[in-house]
Amino acid sequence: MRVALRLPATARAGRAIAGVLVLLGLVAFLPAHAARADNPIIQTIYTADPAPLVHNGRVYLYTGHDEDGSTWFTMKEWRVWSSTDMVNWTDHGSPLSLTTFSWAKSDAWAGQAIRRNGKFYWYVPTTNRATGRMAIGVAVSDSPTGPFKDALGRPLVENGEIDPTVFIDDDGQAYLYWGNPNLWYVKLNADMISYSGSATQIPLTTAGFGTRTGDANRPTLFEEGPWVYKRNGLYYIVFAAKCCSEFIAYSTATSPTGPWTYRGTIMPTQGSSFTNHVGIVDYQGGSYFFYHNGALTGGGGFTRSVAVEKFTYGSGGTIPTINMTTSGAPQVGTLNPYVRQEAETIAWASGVETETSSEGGMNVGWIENGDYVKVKGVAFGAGARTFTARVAAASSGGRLELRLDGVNGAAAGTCTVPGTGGWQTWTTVSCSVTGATGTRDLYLKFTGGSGYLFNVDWWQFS
Ligand code: FUB
Repeated sequence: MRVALRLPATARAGRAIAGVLVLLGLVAFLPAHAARADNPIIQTIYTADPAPLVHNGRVYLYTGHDEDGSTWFTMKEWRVWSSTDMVNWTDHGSPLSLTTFSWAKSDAWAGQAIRRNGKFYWYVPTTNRATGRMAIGVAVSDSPTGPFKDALGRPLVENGEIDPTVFIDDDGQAYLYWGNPNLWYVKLNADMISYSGSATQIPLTTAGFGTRTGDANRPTLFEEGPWVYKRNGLYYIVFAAKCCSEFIAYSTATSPTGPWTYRGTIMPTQGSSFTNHVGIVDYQGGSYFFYHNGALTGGGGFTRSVAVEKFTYGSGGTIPTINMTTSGAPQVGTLNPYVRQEAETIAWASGVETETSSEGGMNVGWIENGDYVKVKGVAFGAGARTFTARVAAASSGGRLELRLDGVNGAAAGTCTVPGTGGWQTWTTVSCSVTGATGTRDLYLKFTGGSGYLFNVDWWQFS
């Protein structure tokens, strides 16, 4: 994992800068390539403000992106990831950024996407250039992975407050909630890009949102980042509580507009980030709690990373205490190596980054000697014989080693990657495989000379 030294994703010139940093001795920040657990779930960039969405058997995860070395919430784009197993996450890049909204100036902060009318609506807070205030925009796409376009060409709502969460009740009425320092909602129309009535303030009572001490202006625990949903007839607002550092707490109600009853802490203050931000979904019979922390190398309050834990509701719908772990959620099922897998489907990455591939989707790049990608729970069954990968190299290439159960685990094969004349000049390489049987963790270990070696777009066993 090279997060602390990451370079502009598309700037090949950055490779030269990296060389300078190495000469300056900053490689001391690089972590050892030790085997480890897989939480936080994204390691190629810093991510924040998770918002999961289950659609067609996949979990889509919408996040923000903390810029490297940030000393503020310096965020220019939103990102999308997806998984079918909660541990191997596919990078779908950035289908929504500040530039999508002609009226946005800065601050690509915490949003949420939802599906309706066969489309995907992504509500995000950002600063309105014209007013200098935080406003909430809505972007729309035909696909959960975008591209998204500004649905209105102007903010949907604007009152200087942030962190929209969206929810559609069983009767079809949709609600948008948001706020910091207050808590608001509007009733969205069925088109999801307009609303009826005006923004309504939810009373922040201590009975509803707990008691904060030491801040006369904010008597309740509600700080920001509401996440609203309904389960078994009970409405939940889960939120970032108190500042700073924040913890995650929740309130429930029997109606989407309250009155709310404070139910207590879910995730105590933990994890090297003074903010936290929650998103909750049910998937394949389990319940999952997404949050962020500062656990990666170089991580902190402005360089955060999204993580996930599995949990079980208590009787009456209570949410248990959930602690941050480095193991994360257990894998749901296994990964099939006999169909094409994107190289950017990753359980844990060390040293690499991703970028847009000329052949569609993303590819893994910025690969140096010793870097690796771990893919968890790969179901080889009786055994694989051949490995094939789509690769490109503007340099002289390198070797793509297949290791099992550890980055220095049993060697199952090695493909030689030749120079192809360009970082997006793709060719297909194959090599024979031995010993890849059963269900194993697969490590794609990249070796070769100095500098950047090659890129990988996809791989498949046969
Ligand atoms: O990521 C920027 C802001 O930090 C979010 O909008 C808040 O919820 C907090 O996580």
